[in-house]
Amino acid sequence: MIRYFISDLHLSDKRSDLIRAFVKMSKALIARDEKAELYILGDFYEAWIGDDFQADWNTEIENALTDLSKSGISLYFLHGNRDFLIGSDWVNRVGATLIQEQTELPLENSTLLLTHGDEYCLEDTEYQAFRKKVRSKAWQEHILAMPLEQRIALAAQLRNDSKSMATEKSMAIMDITPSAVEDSLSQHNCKSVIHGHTHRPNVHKTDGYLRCVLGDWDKSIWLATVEHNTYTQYKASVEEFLQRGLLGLEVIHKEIL
Ligand code: OKV
Ligand code: MN
Repeated sequence: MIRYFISDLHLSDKRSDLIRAFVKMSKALIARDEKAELYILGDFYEAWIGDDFQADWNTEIENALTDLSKSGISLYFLHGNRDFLIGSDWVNRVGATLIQEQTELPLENSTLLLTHGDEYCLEDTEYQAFRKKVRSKAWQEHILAMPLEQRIALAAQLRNDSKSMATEKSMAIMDITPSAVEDSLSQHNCKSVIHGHTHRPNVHKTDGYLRCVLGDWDKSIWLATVEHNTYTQYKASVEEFLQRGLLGLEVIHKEIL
C-alpha cells in the first residue's frame, strides 16, 4: 500500500494551471491502480467560504476528488488556515474523511504525526489569536449564517489585511517554533511529523526527530509518498508536470521514518 501526501495547493479560479495539474495528478494516481490513500494536509483551497459555494472551476476539482475516492483510493483531509470552513457536506460530496490536526498514522515500525503546521508557528502571536477566533465554533457558525456574497467579501477583506501585515513580518516569526513541534511529538509519542504551511519544503532533522515539510504549489507542484517506512518527496515544475505527468517528478528527499 502506498500513501500520498499533498498540501498547500491553494486552488482558486485564478490558478487554472494548478487545477489542471491536480486533475492530471488524480488521473495518474488512479491509473497506477495500486492500493493507496491520499492525505490532503490543508490549504487545498486558497480560501473556502462554505460548502454551499459552487463554481465550475470547483466542480472540476470536486469531480477529480470523487473519481479518486470512487476508484478505491481513500481520501483524508485535514484543515489548513485557509480552508478551515470545509465541512461535512464537502467531504461527503467528494467521498473524503475529515481528520483532526495532529492525527497519528501508524506505520510498520513507527508512528507518523499528520498536521497542517500553523499551530506550531507560536512566534506570530497575532496570527495565533486570529486562528483561535476563526477556529471557534461560535465564529464559524456566525460566518456561515451570512449570505454567500457577504462571506466572499469578508474573505477578500481578510486576505487584504493579511497582505498588508505580511510585508511587516519577518520570515523567522512565520516559521515553526521548535519547542512546539517537540512538545507535540512527545505528547503523541512520535519521532516524525509531516506538515505543510511554512512553504519551506525540506526534511529537518533535529534531536532525533524528523520533520517532513511539504511544498506549496506555485511555480512547482509537490508530492510526497510513504511506503512501508520510507518517505519520498517529489517535485516538478508546473509546466513539466502538465506535459509529462508523474514522469516529470524529481526525487528531492528520501528518508526512513
Ligand atoms: C491570515 C490573518 C488573514 C492575522 C476567510 C473563509 C471567511 C478563509 C478565510 C481569508 C484570509 C485566512 C483565511 C489571513 C491571517 C488574516 C487577517 C488577520 C492577525 C473566510 C475562509 F470567513 F471570511 F469567509 N480567510 N486568510 N490575520 O489571508 O490567510 O494573522 S489569510
Ligand atoms: Mn497554510
